[in-house]
Formats: sequence, C-alpha cells, structure tokens
Amino acid sequence: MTGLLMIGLAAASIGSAAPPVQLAQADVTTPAYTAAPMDPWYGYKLRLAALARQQGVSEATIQANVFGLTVNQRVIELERTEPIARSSGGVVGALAPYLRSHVTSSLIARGRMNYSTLYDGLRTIEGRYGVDSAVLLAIYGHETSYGLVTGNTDLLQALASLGYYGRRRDFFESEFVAALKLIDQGIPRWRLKGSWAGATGLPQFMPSVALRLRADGDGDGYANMWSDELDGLASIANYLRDAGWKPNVAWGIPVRVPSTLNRAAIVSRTTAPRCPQVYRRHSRWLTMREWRALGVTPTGRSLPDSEMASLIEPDGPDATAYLLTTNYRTILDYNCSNFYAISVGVLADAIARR
Ligand SMILES: [Ca+2]
Repeated sequence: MTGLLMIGLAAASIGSAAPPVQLAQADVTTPAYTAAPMDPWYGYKLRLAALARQQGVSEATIQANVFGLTVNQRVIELERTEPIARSSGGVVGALAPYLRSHVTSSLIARGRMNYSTLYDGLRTIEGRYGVDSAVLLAIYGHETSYGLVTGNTDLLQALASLGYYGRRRDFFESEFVAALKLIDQGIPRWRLKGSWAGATGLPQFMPSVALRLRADGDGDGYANMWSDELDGLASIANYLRDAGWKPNVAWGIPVRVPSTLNRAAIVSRTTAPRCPQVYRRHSRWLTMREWRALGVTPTGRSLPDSEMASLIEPDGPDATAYLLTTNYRTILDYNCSNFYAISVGVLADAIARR
C-alpha cells in the first residue's frame, strides 16, 4: 500500500485527529484539505497526480483529467478473474482447433482485401522497417479484426482503477502516467479508449508503447495509430523492428518431423527471462542445415541453410510442427503466447498466399 493512501486511510480511521497538513503541502496544487475524513479513492487520485507531476505531465492535463475519475468496477472484476494462461502459456490445449477458430476464412479474406487496397502504403512501410507486410496485417487482424474492435473502455479510468485495486499497481500507474503524456502530446482524451487492460488503438499498444513506438505510415506528419490504418500498421512494424525483426526471414515454417527424431537431444537448456513457460516449448537452436540432417523437412517453403531455428511440436508427434526463427520471437514480444504467434504466422502466410 502506498504512503499517500495510508495517510488517507489513517485520516479516515481517526477522523479530525489526523495531521493532514503535510499531505496538502506536499501537493501544493491540489485542493485544500478539509478536516473531513478523506475518501481513499480521492487520496489515490492525489497520488496519481503527484506521480504525473514528478514525471513532467503538465498541470493543465492533470487538473482536467485526474480528479473527476470514477472507479470502473467492471475492469477490476475482469482483472481478478483473468486467466493467467494467456500471458504465461499455462493452459495447453490443442493448436489445431485454436487455429480453426482464430485463422478464419473471414480474417483471411479481409486480410487479402486490405493487402490489395493498402498495397502501396504497405510497400513503403516494408521498405522503411523491413518487416513482412503480411505479418503486420495478421497482427492487425488478430488484435482488432482490422480495426473493427479497438475497445471502448476509457483508458484513464481503467488504468486508475487497476492501479488502485489490481494486482500490478506499479505497472498500471506507469501506464496511467504514460496516457497523460499522450494527452500532453495532443492526443485528445476521447481517443484514449481501448481494452479493459489498457491496450489502445489499431495496434492495441499500451500507452507507454504508444508513446515510444507509434509511427507515421502515410507521411502526413502525424502518428495517428487510432484511426489511420497505415499509421497503425507502421506502428506495428516499428514495434517488431524494435523487438529485433530481421528483414527477409520467415517467422517460421511448417515441417514434418520423423518419428525417429531424438527429442531428448534437442531440449533447450536455457530458461527465458520472460514468460518461460512459453519458451519452454521450444527446442534448442539449430541451423536449417542441421534440422535437415535430422530429417526435419519443410512441407512448404524453406529457410536458408544457415538460418537458426527452434522446433515446436504444439500437438505432439505426428501433427504439424514448426521451425521458428528469431522473427517469431518478436511476435511473442508483442503477445507472449505460442498459439497467438503461430496463428499470426499462419494467417500472414494465408493472406500472402504462401
Ligand atoms: Ca499519419
């Protein structure tokens, strides 16, 4: 529990005997404290305002956007019941039915339509960032159904509520301050809507990511990742490049694995610092040449002989397996789930008719 909040609660419990003056002096621009017990939610907003001030958010933005916030009970309930599985890879079902429900004929058809209508812009973005356009579209399709579902939750209200009641206070508080910084940069408050957990715009970036990586894809001088499709796609490209995307390398390829493959010999001996349960399902790295020597063969396009890849067998032996490149890991950086990243890759290949 935070210092300010504790002061607020202490004041509430012992009434006018509490020494409130220090708090008011610490936040000179906040309204004067009265002897009435402080509402803990109001005390928390004082804390958020102080954090924002420390990080250089303008007083006008703070005054206009912080103190009127109410609690969003729904996001708190959602956060409390959120399955941990999505981020940790804890639930391991079968990939095949997941792909059937996530790489639908509608997503493929609309992806192809976008691919042709946005072709020139996508070429420019691919030239600038070096990231495969079809992968950009596939992420766009997965995140928001190509802009149809970007979320209607007010970000500041959601982030403040999650900071107050949620399990990851530091994370949500820093995202709250980042959202205020976006307002300082001229993004109107009404644009800052998104998912209950704070992801916003066409790429569904958290506010801190939007601050750092949103990009101008159509060259009009504005990085409007909320309503301009090429800006949204350039922002996704900027994210993947920042995460280490290597130009002209596939995300991965489907392969056939011989039943004789000695799985024990290819187990990875490293532990990933981030979402280790997801990375635990990958074998150790071998070159494409080494995989071929072990009898692992592409069912479609291949990788260059010297390209490093790790093997995943999502549905065990005798089902489709994939060799995954370092580019696959940039998609995991976007959303750390093997099923998510494979379905992005499979959708991208379907859009590009590979
Ligand atoms: Ca633009």
